[in-house]
Amino acid sequence: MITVAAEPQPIVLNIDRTALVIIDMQRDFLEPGGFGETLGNNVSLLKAAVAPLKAMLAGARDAGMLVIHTREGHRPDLSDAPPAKIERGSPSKRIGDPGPMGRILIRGEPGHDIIEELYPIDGEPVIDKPGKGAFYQTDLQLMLQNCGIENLIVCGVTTEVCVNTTVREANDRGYRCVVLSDCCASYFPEFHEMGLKMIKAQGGIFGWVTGSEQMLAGLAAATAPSKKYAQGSGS
Ligand code: C5J
Repeated sequence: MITVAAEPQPIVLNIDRTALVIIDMQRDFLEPGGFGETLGNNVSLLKAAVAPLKAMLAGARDAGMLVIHTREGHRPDLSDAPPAKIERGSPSKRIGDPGPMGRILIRGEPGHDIIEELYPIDGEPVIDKPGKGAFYQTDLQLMLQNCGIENLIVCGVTTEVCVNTTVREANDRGYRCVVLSDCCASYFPEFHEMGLKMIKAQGGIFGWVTGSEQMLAGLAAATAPSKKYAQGSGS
């Protein structure tokens, strides 16, 4: 059990029942020429989350925590992409169109893949999702149930879209969600701020918000050798 400083109040987590869920840290959202940029966004704004998330990922792996990655995207034949999603707005390129990183937001294309800094290692599940929420039309809930997970540490992009949607879905399914503010980012800094406020408002209506440093401090306390052992009592 660890106690982590968070808003609106500290949270106690059983780390054996906690998973780190990393939402959509894909080239299509973070790099020029992908889905994010075709919608007119400044993709460099998402970079802020990469270094803190890299540290959090290392901490979760060290603690033996289940790590799950998600990717938003569609089948090459677009059969799982609602026309209403493809048609929306006036992007420079639509989902499925060819771009510098392959077809936009299509599974198997270079742009759909996770950025190198946060690449999954063997044994870390990757959930391919057609929507914004990670529970919608995926086997995420089944996986969490089978692993005995009750708490989710949620990170990724973007704060107000896929992170918020996933947290709301998870909250309704009974999971305690802790969102790491510095491990999330948005193309709109004000949406990032408000997205986090919406989660922790009203006594934590959707969950808790904290930073990676607080979470890593909690994990370090749980995995540190006991005082007796550390002092080398020899017994
Ligand atoms: C968006 C996401 N913003 N991963 N997707 O379309 O937040």
